Formats: sequence, structure tokens, C-alpha cells
Amino acid sequence: MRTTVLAVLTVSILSCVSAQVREVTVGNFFFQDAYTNTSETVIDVGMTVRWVWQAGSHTTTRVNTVSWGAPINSNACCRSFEFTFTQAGDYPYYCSPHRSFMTGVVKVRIPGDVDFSDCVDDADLLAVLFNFGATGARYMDVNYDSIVDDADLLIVLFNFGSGC
Ligand SMILES: [Cu+2]
Repeated sequence: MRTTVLAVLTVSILSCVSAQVREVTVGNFFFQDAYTNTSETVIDVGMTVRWVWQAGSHTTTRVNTVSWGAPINSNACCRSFEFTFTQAGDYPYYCSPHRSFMTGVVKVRIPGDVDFSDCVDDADLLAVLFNFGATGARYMDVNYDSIVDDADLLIVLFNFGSGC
């Protein structure tokens, strides 16, 4: 019985985190994450960001220890670009021709790490509990379904101690 319950919970958690690709729209003159509706993207380690052209001629570019660069425009070659993140951290990026004002950031965390401390601990658990029932994009929504609920709590519990 206990095994069955655990199996059901595990399956439901896995189905909740099935969105392993996050889309970011590239337009004039902005990056817009499909989840936050801002230029800030928050994902878990192992997830992929897909930048998708909407208008204009842009790039998604980062030159650092972790780098990427791709034109994003209406040509067949360049309507989208994907990059998979394998390490936690903050990854600011920009559009090359509009560098001074067209920027974004990808914040990558280990699963369940609400506060980006690289350690899933009681602070993350309390953050989820205190925000239980809250809707919309927020850091406590660790499965990115726009509601803080039991699924988020279970992700924190199952990853408790991770990274610490
Ligand atoms: Cu641009």
C-alpha cells in the first residue's frame, strides 16, 4: 500500500515536471519568458531554454565561462535556438545588436531550491509552506505550473538535502 502511494506520487511529480523546455520569445526589443512573462527565466538544472523568433533581427548571446550565441531572425536557419543548462547559477545574456537595452537572465537551480542557495533545506520548505496556495510565477513554484501546492512541497521534500 505504502509503495503504491509512493509510486503514484512519484508518477504525478514526474508528470508535473515534464516541461523540460522553456520557451523565450524574441521580439522588438525584448526577451519574454513564457512562464514569468519577463526577461527573467527560472529553470532547473538539466532543462533547456528555446529562444523563438517573433519579430526583428536579434541574437541570444552570452560570452563567459558558459557561452552561447545564435542569430534569431525570420530566416529559416534562425527562427529558434536551444541551449541546455547543466550547472546551477545565473546566466545573464543579451542581444548583440541591441546589447545596451535588450538583455535577459537565465537562473538555473537544483530542483526544489526555492532560494537559489544551492542547498534544498528547511528555508525552501518554509518558503513553499508560507506561500501555499499562491498563484502566478514565483520562486516557490518549483514545478513551474503557476500554483504553489502539494506538488511543490513534495519536490522540496524529495530533494531535501540535495546540494548541501
Ligand atoms: Cu535585438
